[in-house]
Amino acid sequence: MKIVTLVGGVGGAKLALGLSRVLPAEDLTIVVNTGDDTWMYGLRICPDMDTIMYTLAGLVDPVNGWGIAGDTTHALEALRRYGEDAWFRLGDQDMATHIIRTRYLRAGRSLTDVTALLTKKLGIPQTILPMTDSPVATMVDTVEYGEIDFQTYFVRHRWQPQVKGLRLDGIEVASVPEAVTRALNAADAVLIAPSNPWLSIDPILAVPGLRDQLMARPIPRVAISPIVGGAAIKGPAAKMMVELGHEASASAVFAHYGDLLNGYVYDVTDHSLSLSAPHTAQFKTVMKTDDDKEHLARVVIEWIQTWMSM
Ligand code: FO1
Repeated sequence: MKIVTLVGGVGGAKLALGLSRVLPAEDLTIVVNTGDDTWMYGLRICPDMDTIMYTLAGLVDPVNGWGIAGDTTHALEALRRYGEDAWFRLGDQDMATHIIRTRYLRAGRSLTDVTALLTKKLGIPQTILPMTDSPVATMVDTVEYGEIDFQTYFVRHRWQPQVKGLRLDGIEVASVPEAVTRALNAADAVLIAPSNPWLSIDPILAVPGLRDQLMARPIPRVAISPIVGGAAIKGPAAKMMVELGHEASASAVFAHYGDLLNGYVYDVTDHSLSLSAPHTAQFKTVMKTDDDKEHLARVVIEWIQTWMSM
């Protein structure tokens, strides 16, 4: 069964790892949010892309969920010696990824091409694609600092500012990469990872044309809730939902995706919900171990296969 999964940061990487253990590599395409992408120290950083790549390559730092395990920060310390306010923590090995990416992008290659090159060199057999090849930046409108870019909100201010709104800079001129269109046309199902719906998934859905392409064929379109028991598994999702005027709950996430979904998965520990989706299921969605990730991927795929064969 060919699956396209839409993912953001750490939650997306966990599901992607589970799916990679359950599906043949050629059946898995991972479409990644690039709204978090930024320039730091002259380098192009694609944090969600790198989190997915490092996770699938077995390199990821298991404690943070991003960056490379055991990486050092000597280059960062040297930058500080030159007076740089180096608040964004780039590891020495991680920096190699950004150097190569920046060099190829500057030479005119697309992010899709550069990502293919990096994944190949890292020995990742699955297909990882950016949501778009042109720069899109998630801008966060905050009570305390006005509008700031995503990494300033998330890392520098540790997602503590109160969020008033979100804007995707550059989205109007973004387009869906051909490779994403091809993957969606071949997909048997689309799976939205338990990533932050507002920060990680909305930028993907906002790429002009992408939502229409998702809706064009009658295939399962399933989201997994990142909210369990009214709290986010990781990061600012629940806090932000409340700040944006929503209830922090699995049903509010479902309502947010609206008619995009025909299937919805939420955690087994949540109260059972009566939702308008034709297909809903409750599974253990909290993925602490690699076995948890594989288990969730397996049960979701088996469940989708059951209703596809009905
Ligand atoms: N997250 C942090 O909390 N602090 C950091 O200094 C930081 C650096 C960083 C460098 C490279 C990278 O790929 C990711 C990094 N992240 C860091 C994570 C990143 O900000 C977030 O995981 C995502 O953007 C949210 O999905």
